[in-house]
Amino acid sequence: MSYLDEIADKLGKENYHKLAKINNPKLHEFIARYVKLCNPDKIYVCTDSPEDIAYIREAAIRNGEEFKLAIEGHTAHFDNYYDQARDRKNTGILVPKGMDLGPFLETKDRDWALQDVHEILKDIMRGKELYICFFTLGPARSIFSIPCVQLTDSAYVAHNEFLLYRPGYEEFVRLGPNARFFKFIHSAGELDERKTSKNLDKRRIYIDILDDTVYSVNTQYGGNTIGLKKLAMRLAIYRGSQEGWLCEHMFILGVHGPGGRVTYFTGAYPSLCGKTSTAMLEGESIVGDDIAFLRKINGQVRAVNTEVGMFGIIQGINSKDDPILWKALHSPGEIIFSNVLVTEDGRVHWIGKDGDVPPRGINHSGEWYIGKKDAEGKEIPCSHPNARFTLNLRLLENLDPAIDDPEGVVVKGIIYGGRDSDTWVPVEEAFDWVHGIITKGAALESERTAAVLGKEGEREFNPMSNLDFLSIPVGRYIQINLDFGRDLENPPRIFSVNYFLRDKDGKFLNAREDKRVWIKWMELRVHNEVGAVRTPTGLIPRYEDLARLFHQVLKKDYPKEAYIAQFTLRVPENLAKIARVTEIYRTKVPDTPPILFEVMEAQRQRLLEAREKFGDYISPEAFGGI
Ligand code: SPV
Ligand code: MN
Repeated sequence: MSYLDEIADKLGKENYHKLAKINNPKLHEFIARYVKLCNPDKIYVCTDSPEDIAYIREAAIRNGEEFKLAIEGHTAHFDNYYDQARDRKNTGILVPKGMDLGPFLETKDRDWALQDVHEILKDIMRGKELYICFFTLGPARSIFSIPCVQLTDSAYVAHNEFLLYRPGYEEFVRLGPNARFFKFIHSAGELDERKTSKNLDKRRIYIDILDDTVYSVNTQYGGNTIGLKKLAMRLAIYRGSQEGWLCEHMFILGVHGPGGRVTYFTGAYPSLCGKTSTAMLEGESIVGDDIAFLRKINGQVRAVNTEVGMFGIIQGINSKDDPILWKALHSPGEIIFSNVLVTEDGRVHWIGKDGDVPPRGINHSGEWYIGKKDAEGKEIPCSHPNARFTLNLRLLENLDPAIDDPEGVVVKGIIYGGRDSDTWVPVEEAFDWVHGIITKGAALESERTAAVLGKEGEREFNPMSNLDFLSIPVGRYIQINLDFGRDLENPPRIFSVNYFLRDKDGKFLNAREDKRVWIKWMELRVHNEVGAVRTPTGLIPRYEDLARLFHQVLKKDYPKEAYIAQFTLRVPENLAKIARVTEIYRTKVPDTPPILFEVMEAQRQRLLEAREKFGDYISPEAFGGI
């Protein structure tokens, strides 16, 4: 009996036919196995047809996972009050005996975990409908693309994926047995009366890199469930590490320079650190805001967005700072709002939105009113700080035309950024590829935000903003990054940014829009059209160039005092950072490439020499910045 025949009754004729059209026994075997194990009442197989996609959209409403809002196409969804962010503790890479990924990666014994999750999955879809969906990561018919199959009993998860990813059914049909596909199995598990996952104690997110499979159970929050997003990253990082390409937590931005030229940058920042707002900068064009595949093709670095949508943080979005998103979020079109406040008239509100907070409504805590406290006595804000919106990038006016280019875009600059109140200057270029990868990427730290469960504000080590998604040891990952640009004649320039620098009184030193200037400066640097000042930590802008750019871009004066305050080299903080980061690599990353210590030590020596000459806090004037 063929695999499909084993589940023919459950599939029914139409679904059977849809699956049979894909000539891939491995796919059929996988589907049959999980249909039998999870035991759904019904199955729906989605092709790329508009009818099938509409079916998912409607199922999310019918199942009560989403409900309609006042504006056409808008819906809202709630996750369980305790299921609002990525669950690091219960997310693990499955490792066979003898495989060691080091102390920074959460791992689980593969045999034990597979048994654990398969026990939880048994009959978990009884009474529910299973959706079988096909997508591709990256554009179809491209060296970058990876076909994916998602099994889920959550129409909300499937609906997100149809907004966020490119349809993949026809790709599976075309590739037949040659598809090297990723597999995702998700079940929201038993739901409570609000249709949110109930059995959070049995929440599991297991990534089996040896079998290109991810299991996600008893959770609904997108970062834990949308297979092609953060879960696929682990599979892709592993595959890329064997094949010589990178999967990065990066936006891709087209920066518009003089004479109409467009230069592409990628940027890696931890969640809630300005990544999406940089990808959405006024006057520039967006290719992606979260995940990029990078490959070397003919001596150049090229990148694609693995997605075509945005699962963006809504907190703080307002009409002044985010005009394009603001407009999209207030226009008819398919958008899912999650964990925002919904008022009786079907409108939504969130922390930091224009206007007053409505006195009541429903949110992730149920019926909500100003001053409501949770079981722990903590006041509940109107929306969760990690509340999100999901939309397709095609709703945005600033979408870059290269979004679906199967060759990707040429990357000329790579930016690393974090939430750093006291150390890094607002923008700085690395001396070269190796210096950039080590002192900017590998040394990245960021203060924790609401995007992950845990206490906010603590400084966390987060190399390349990718630590949460790694599936290979940190040292090996750093080595792969070093190797990636080394043999290129003209590797992308590497920059760091810090939008969160504060003065001694805790006041931010920059306005939100200043990043528009930094990006223009970086664009000019890439084209060798502007000079820079050498400091012990890198190359910083000259005052005159920034003053000119502040005028051009923001129509603002840029006083010398502001430049001095922002670009003063903070020697003690930089030394402390080097000590912290070096200690981490020395004690916790056994396979650290030795060059990391050399480059960090050289930077330390430069800082010590500068301190000898100029003291602890060195104005950029001392280096010739003014
Ligand atoms: C992030 O937290 O980095 C996100 C959202 O982009 S999540 O899907 O939760 O990862
Ligand atoms: Mn992200």
